[in-house]
Amino acid sequence: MKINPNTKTEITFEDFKTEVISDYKLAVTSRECSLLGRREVLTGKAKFGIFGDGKEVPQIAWAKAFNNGDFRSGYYRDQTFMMAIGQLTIEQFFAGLYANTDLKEEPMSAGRQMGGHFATHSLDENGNWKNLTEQKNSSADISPTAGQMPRLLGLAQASKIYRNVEGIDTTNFSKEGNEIAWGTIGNASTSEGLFFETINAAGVLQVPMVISVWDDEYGISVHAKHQTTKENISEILKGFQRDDNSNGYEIFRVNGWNYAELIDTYQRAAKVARKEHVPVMIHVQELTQPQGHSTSGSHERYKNEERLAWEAEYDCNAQMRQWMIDNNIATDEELVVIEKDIKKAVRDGKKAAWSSFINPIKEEKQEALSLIESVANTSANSVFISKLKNDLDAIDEPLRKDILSTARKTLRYVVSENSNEKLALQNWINNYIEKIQPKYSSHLYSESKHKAEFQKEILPTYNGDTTEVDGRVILRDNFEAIFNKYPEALVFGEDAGHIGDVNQGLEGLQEKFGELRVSDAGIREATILGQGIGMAMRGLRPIAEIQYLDYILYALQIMSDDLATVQYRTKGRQKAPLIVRTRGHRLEGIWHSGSQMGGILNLIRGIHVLVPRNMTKAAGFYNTLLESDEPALIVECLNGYRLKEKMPSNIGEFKTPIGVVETIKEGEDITLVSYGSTLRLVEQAAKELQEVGIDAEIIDVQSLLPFDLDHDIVKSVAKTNRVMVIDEDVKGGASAYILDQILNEQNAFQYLDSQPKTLAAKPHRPAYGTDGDYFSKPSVEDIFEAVYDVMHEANPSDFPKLR
Ligand SMILES: Cc1ncc(C[n+]2csc(CCOP(=O)(O)OP(=O)(O)O)c2C)c(N)n1
Ligand SMILES: [Mg+2]
Repeated sequence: MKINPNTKTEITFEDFKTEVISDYKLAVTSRECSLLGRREVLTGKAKFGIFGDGKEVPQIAWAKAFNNGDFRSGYYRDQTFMMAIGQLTIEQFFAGLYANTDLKEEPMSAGRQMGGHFATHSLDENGNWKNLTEQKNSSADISPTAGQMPRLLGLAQASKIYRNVEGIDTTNFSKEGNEIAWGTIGNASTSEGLFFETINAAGVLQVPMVISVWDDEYGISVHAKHQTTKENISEILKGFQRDDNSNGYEIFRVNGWNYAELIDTYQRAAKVARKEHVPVMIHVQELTQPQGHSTSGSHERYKNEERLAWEAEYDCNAQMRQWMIDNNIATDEELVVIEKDIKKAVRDGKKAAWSSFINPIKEEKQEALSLIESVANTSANSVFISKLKNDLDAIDEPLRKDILSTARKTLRYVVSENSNEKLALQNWINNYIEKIQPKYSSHLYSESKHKAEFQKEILPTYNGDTTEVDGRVILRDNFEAIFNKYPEALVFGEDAGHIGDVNQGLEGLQEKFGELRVSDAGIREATILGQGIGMAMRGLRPIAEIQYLDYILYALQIMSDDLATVQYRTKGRQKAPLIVRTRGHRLEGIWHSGSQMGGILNLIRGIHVLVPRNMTKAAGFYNTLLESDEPALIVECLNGYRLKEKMPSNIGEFKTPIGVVETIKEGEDITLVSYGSTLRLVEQAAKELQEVGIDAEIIDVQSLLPFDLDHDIVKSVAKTNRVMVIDEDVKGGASAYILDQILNEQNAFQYLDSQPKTLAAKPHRPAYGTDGDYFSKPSVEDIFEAVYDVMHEANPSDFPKLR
């Protein structure tokens, strides 16, 4: 049904009127939610509020062009849109504001994200795909401004892949690639590099992406004159406009208070993107913020009276209302009645949401109170405990923190008493924590049966032929097997296509599998990552290649903020099982020998971090991950592509398990723990140590996240009673992480006869050249001497001081 009041349409005026009134009702409902939402924060019921007021009407127009199968990647202003596509009710809006942890009440994130961060469910409760073509989809929002852009590119690119690559089972994901990925971004956030990077990439890739810029002239208090050249984003992006001679964008400009024009614009935009796979930008101007940016402050501080008066007049809801009256769609009196009814509906919805948030907690409070009271009745410290109890009792609308902290403090007063009442309280606290903690902590990793940890090891097999090949050949042949086995798998990155990557691990594969599946990408690491996230969210199995580990910093923000949190922030209702392929560790100089593993490990909890020591191990990790539903980073050894390895006969089949260490040399005197390129040096040092009578055991960690799930390292330490962790990150980086795991998680302290040690690189960057490397990163001599020193300290007579 086309709705355009300015042209002849097939619908009657009555139909048209009904639809407009229903749209207006939605705009008012959304506005009332914003107004009441702010009050809930100011009265202390909710912590923070950021709302979609002033952006209602364009979102209603957008929703009319949004089809089943389409995806949204937007930001915190889009509540009206979510309501318009039937994915957000009044109750759910307030459940989000209160941080209700029940996914049924708060389907966006089960209270993990602040309100205004929207999502739909792509997965059922078991982690299986739903049919995304039969529902309207929103990828889960994140707070960093413009962070929604890289993912948007991938969501759009998926349609292109589904339309053009044969052999993929598209049932759950696409109908001939007709789905649009719709983005939204605030005007000020277009200042971010991620915005420009995405805009350029989508123009190059020609994908069905429609990006709306909600332009209210401000980014919190900062005016457009500080944000955007010429204060106008569509003006400066004019060069992207396609013409007869070249590809590019369709760019539209429309005022955000003009209901009729908005509807027309969104219909036109959808047509171009859906049919032609041409990206579109819609610059929605003249929007307002009736309540200012968020509950953190008031806009009267930075908008002058003239601006505030203009905003009141051009408020999109007010303009739509006037337009309805002018066009005889409704009278003022009729609208007053509608508005009054909606006010009540929103108030009722809010009350219902509050009850379902607070009632379970009130019950928990009663449970705790009665147990605490029993303890008080039987304790010598009754007075103090009763005080705690009364304080909790006095809190009408308690938080779980109030309940648990009171219960835990109570225990301190009966620490040296014995009673059944105390035991009951202890049990209650333990059970309560066990029951409640997952509400805030679950789903950092997959909790489905496809979890990567469940993949069993399959060893490489070798037939009689023991010819050795360059490591990169094993990788290449394994990728070929992967692309044959999984039509939905694809790889892209800088130099990954035509030449088959800088180390030839993809040699010849573009010719075999085509430019869409084995592709070159521009130099734009963050959006390479985003392509992967978006495509993985739509059922494809992307492998995003970051050329060198050193350059992953460009993509790290998006890995950390977006990819690592997908399952967590949706409580397992979305996933992005993206494999990030890179190569790293020592080679040459400051920017080709990085091993910033500590930084990476700390920033991307939620993504597996795998550090195979050779290409057979690496290939096995790819095979494992493609059978799982989790994202991972695989760091191949930059200096390992030309080292010889035996060619397995079960290429594409063998699997390296994740979270499992491997003992690569047994020994009695000390356990040396390392990973990646450094292992070869450790092995050499161990040989030399053997010559002076020191028998070292060497363990390859292989998988930094997850780490040694079977706790095998501590078993080795129990035997050798000494441990050293060696890596080429800086001190305090990955080696500190590993030692923490061994000491605190695996409890190795009890077995140690010598001080546990780490040997890491110097704190400065690795200098260029062989000597630069020698004086920057642990060398064979460094390792030898560090181990020797430990043995000298333990037994100076057998191992006299070396230097
Ligand atoms: C990377 C990042 N920097 C800063 C912020 C804090 N912040 C939140 S919203 C905002 C302003 C955004 O303005 P705009 O994009 O115009 O959107 P609007 O709120 O006006 O709709 C800022 C600076 C953030 N969330 N992320
Ligand atoms: Mg703005």
